[in-house]
Amino acid sequence: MKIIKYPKQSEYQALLTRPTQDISVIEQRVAPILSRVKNEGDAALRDFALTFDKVHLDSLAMPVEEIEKAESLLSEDLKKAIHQAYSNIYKFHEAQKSTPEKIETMSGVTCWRKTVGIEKVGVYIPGGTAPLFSTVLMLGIPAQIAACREVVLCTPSNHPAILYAASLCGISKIFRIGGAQAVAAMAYGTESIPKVYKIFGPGNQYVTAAKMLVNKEGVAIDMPAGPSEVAVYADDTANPAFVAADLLSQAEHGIDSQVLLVSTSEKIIDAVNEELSKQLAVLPRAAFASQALENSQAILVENQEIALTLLNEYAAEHLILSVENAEEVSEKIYQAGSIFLGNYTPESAGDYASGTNHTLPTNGYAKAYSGVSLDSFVKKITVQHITQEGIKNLGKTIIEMAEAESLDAHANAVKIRL
Ligand code: HSO
Ligand code: ZN
Repeated sequence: MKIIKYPKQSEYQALLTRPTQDISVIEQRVAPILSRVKNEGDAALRDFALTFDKVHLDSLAMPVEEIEKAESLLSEDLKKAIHQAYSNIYKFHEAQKSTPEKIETMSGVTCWRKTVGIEKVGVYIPGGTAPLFSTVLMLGIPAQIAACREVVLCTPSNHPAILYAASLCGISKIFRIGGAQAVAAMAYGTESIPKVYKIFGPGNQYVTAAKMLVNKEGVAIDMPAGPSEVAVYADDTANPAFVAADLLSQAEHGIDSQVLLVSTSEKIIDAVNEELSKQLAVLPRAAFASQALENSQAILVENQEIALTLLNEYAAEHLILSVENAEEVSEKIYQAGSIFLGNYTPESAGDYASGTNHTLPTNGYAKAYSGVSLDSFVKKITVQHITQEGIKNLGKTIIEMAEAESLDAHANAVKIRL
């Protein structure tokens, strides 16, 4: 990892800038895929499966036998782990349910919000080098708690853990299609694939571009996803081996993963760098991780105030605070997707099983977006009820305002009732 020592304030911006991704070229390639799926439906999906994935699909639905035998293909230990993760994620997300409170804003005027699950949602799980069954749990569980009526899962993978996790979350509509065409199928609907109102899930640049494009056409998406990131803030109390392991856990996702180390201690930075080489040497995905590390940096700063300024400006997807009084320090963080406190809270815990969601804002989106939660799967509809006495109390205010806006029909809707 490159080490930057005591940067000047004028250099912060450049230091923290993520590599820009020009997705316009990718959008141009994705757009015709979307329109073919829109116009030709299943036939286009079969054609793309043959061209891109080299598979011949008779039925686009995942065969029932495949789903049923998934459980028998998993070890007892993995099933136990999946159940533990399921239970923790369920608990944390169920606690996010809010009880609607009726508020009487003035006598006879009552307002409240009712929460309704989004009726139809789609989940995309990529194929690729890692079978992300943890993401099935992260998206399937809140959908289940929100009682979304229809949950569609598209994945080019038939990994048994993906199918098993889907079954646990009550997802039965699974289709073995991938890429931009899967996003298009869920956005427009085809003969086999139901159209949904909101699409969730990670994917490569083509999938992301497809999500952004269908979003412009009115289909909601979880968030614009970029390469994953972790920032670690470490002081002298940090354990360099732990810090290196955390940086690598994120770096192994892909060559474009971003990792950042900020520290007030040169000793720690050097020790972390040494640990990185040691641990990297034995990692099966070293090729990904080492390239990600090449684009990453360690920043040595004078004091905590500067460290926090940098970290808030960076707005990392994941922020690990390996520092003394981590919880107190976390109160000064106002821009991050998810925060991990102390030496014994690895990012992997949140990625898999502690209970929080791992679908988080990347690329600085944490400045304005939250990660996925139960809220992402529900809508809140406002409801109001005004009694005859209530309209007498409120009427004058409405009439006054409506007339001042020159909207007499609005005023009349009240006057006629008084
Ligand atoms: N760290 C990823 C999520 C994940 N990690 C899934 C392992 N499996 C999100 O940034
Ligand atoms: Zn991860």
